[in-house]
Amino acid sequence: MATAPEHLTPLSVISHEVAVWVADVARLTLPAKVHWCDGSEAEYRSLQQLLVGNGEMLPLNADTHPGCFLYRSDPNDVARVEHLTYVCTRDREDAGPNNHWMAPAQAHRKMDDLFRGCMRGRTLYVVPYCMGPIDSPFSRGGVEITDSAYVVLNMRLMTRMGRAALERIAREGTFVKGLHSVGELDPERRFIVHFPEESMIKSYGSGYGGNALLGKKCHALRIASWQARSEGWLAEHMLIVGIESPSGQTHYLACAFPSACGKTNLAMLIPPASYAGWKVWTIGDDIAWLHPGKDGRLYAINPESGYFGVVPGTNPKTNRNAYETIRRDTLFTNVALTAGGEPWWEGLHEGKPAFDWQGRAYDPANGPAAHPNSRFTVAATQNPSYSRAAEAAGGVPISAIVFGGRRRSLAPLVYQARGWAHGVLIGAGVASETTAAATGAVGVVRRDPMAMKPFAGYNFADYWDHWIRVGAALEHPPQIFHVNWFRQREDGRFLWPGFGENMRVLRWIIERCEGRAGAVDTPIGQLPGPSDLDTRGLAIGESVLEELLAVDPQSWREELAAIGAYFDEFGERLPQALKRELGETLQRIEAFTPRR
Ligand code: SAT
Ligand code: MN
Repeated sequence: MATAPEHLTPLSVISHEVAVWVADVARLTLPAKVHWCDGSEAEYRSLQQLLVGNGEMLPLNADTHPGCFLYRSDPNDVARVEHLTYVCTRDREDAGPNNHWMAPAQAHRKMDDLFRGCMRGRTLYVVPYCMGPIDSPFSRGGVEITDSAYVVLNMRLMTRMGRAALERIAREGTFVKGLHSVGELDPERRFIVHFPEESMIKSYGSGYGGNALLGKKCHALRIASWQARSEGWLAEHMLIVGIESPSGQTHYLACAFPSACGKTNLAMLIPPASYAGWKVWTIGDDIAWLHPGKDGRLYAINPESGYFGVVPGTNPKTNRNAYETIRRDTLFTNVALTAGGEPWWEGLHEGKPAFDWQGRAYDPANGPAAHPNSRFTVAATQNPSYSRAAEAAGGVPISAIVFGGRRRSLAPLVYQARGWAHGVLIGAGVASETTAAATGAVGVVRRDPMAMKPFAGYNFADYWDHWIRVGAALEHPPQIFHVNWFRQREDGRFLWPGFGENMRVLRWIIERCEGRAGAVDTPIGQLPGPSDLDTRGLAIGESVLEELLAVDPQSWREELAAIGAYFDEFGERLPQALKRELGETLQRIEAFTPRR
């Protein structure tokens, strides 16, 4: 017998499969109550009040931040846990050396033992959601079962959640099953487990971000990348941004950077004063689903409807759009608090913290006031640069794909791939310094291909092969680029001003796509010559620009050797095309004498 949905009518919108699964989970977890989420405003408000009432959430200053709340997560539960994240395929090789693996039967047993009776005395929330616009053929449905009202609030902001999603699932008949419980928040009893062959996720023991909002990394990247491979599309860790030139033409770019490397800032960029008439439109800040279109171009949708962005560093200078977006109706997690009940974080440059992210009286001896991975959750429509094209069922056409990482040395400010397969090599070779978005050491350079290291739901060798095939089948593939905003001097200062000034680099990228901007050929790809990049009005010396655009053969020889060694981990499955591109790059390096 299916558990009776309590307040959803008509009942016929609930597919039999959803009802049966919810009943099965309720039998396993034994909740006191089952709540089917309808996604309404009234439900949203009442869950906010519930959390305020039981002390889990704090309303912020209603004059300065109307409709805003602060949620403090457990201090040992503040980031994704990659070492506790598993991809469980029947054949271990399908998960690849890039994923932790467990046999599916063993993983189900282990997880079900944790879930058994875990919701006693608690409410089980059924959260139907749709990743992507409800009417898009590219969208996919999911149902997250969770015992966290905080997760429900986040899912309502981040996805199309509720009745319309449930109806779509009933029409389509398929959905991703996500089972989540905060459990005891015990790091020893915490696992984030994926079963791509069953379109299923089981997550236990964390209430935080990517561990718990299952529509995001678990569904829209790990499970979706697996589905995308079998269906001929790509699920990627990319922002989507539209750049409108004064002529009124808009180019869309999809950019893959690792977590906490500025995707949200780039997606909401405000052009510098000298760029009158240029406009930047945000489609998405974290995830792109890319589909080949009938016209031979690649089209992107943003499966999400909100932002789960890093708060520290946000101010009117670094990201005015984000700053304005989060002035109202925003859920803050792990920020600090002023004496006047306003949210506070490092890099805000206004006000003073009175309480730190753990609620203690602020004491600099305890470290930063806001957690470095503190976050805002907010509806995308509040962003001043939000584009209605984010609702387009067919997505937006992509002119350029941009890869990037946080590298203090080596990688130049920007370079362009010689073609699609070379671009896949550039993406596969991305390395970046680790950030506070995941637990573990910060600032360590690691390989993060396509910024998907934590998120690819299958063997990277097969993933790169899929990338090569998708591009080869496109009549008009996007141009591929690599950027690095993070080059540093010895003393730690950044060489490039970044933020709004990145517009200058985007402009070169767009004009390359249009065949208008100049470039210099180098072994690693095409770079702007010093006069190809618009640096008017920038206080940046000639020698700094030279350093930003330099290709040092010895360092690149070492880098290519490191990429080769990394590829060797994938053995026979590594696509020939990648080996060939790597070999050819090395040959070009050997034949290269840099200009002085
Ligand atoms: O915690 S999340 O995975 O949602 C954010 C991120 O790391 O990109
Ligand atoms: Mn991300």
